[in-house]
Parts: sequence; C-alpha cells; structure tokens
Amino acid sequence: MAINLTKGQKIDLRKSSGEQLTNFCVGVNWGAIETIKKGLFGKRKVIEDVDLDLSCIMTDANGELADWIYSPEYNGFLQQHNYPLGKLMSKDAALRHSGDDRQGDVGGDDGLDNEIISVDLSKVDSNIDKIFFFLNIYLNKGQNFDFSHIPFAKIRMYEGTPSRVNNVHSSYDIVTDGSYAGKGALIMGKLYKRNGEWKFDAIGEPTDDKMFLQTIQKILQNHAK
Ligand SMILES: [Ca+2]
Ligand SMILES: [Ca+2]
Repeated sequence: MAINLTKGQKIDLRKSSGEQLTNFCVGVNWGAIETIKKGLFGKRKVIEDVDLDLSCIMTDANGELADWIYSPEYNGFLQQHNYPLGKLMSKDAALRHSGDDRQGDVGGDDGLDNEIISVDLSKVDSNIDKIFFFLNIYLNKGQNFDFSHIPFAKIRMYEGTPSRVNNVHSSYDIVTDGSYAGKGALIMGKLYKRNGEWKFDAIGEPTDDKMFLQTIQKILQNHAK
C-alpha cells in the first residue's frame, strides 16, 4: 500500500518487503487547464498550457550547495547573471531528470508523471547529506494562475522508470491542499541521511517565489543547515 504523505511527515525508505529502497523515481503528474468558452460560434474548448518545473539541489553536511538539477532552458539568463547553469544530471550520475514538460496532460490524467527525477541512492556522492526536491510554476507571458487552478497535480515516489510505474511507495496530492492556493512554488521534501540510512521528510512548504532561484535561496537559508 502506498503511503499518503502529509505535510512534515518523515518516513523510512523501505519497500513492503522491509528492504531499503535505493532505486526509485520522484515524479510529478499534472494536467493542462481546460476550459469551455462560449463564443460567437458556440462553445469551444480552450487549453492553457501548464509548465511546472521539477528540480532538486543537494547540500553537504555544512548546508552548502554541493550540486543541483534544474532546467537548462534558462541558461541564457543564468549565464548573464553568473549563476550556475542548468543541467539534467547530478555530477555523481545518481540523479537524472526526464526533461522539461511545458504543457501537462491534455484530455485528462494519463497516469504517468510529466517530469521525473530518477534516483539511485547507491551512487550518491558521500559528501552529500541532503537532497531537496522542489516545484515551480513557470508562467508564460500573459498567464496568471497558481496551484489551485490546475485540474490535478500529484507528487509520488515509485519504483520503475519514467515510462513504467511498478510500485508506488508514497504520494502527495498538491491540488487538494488548500494552503497551496495563490502559491507558485513548493518545497516538496528532502532525502536525508540518518545513521547511514536515507530517509524522506515531506516538507510540503508553499512559497510565493516567481523563479526557482528564489526557492533555492529559501531552501539554503531555512532548511539546509
Ligand atoms: Ca516544465
Ligand atoms: Ca501525466
């Protein structure tokens, strides 16, 4: 049975067999906003793209930034401002991002996650102490919505691959959480090491950030030490 995570819940990463979970996916599944508009020529369906960005940062035992995964799509801007460039794989190759999804599911929930970070804890560099996952809404020009407008948005940890879900370990429903209304970013949770064993803390903290760099700053200030 998958665990339904609640905010702040700390869980062990164990399979139902009791074995440690080391290879898994952290995925986010969401839908585009579909509305029926009445026009001059009758009703028509209007689809508004929803671009969520799943990212993560890794910190060392001193709470300093050690590595990161976020979209290279922003590299022009990042380079201009001397920020570290985006990339889809961690330096130790333990974490990999499936790539940017800019629309969300159209025509209902397809049951698969739109952005996924695959994790192999056995490969994580030994100086990494915590791995934080976070989610940002990227608003295209003219767009103005928050988590409460998205038809569905769910986070889960599961065994499998980006295209196949074998066994769901735990899940969290973003859209049904009323405290995320009006918010554009979410510090989802962190993997952390305790006595040599990785565990997960479902932080579930929404923020007003307009860009992922602000979310990274908040994590480093409030959660990494
Ligand atoms: Ca995206
Ligand atoms: Ca999907």
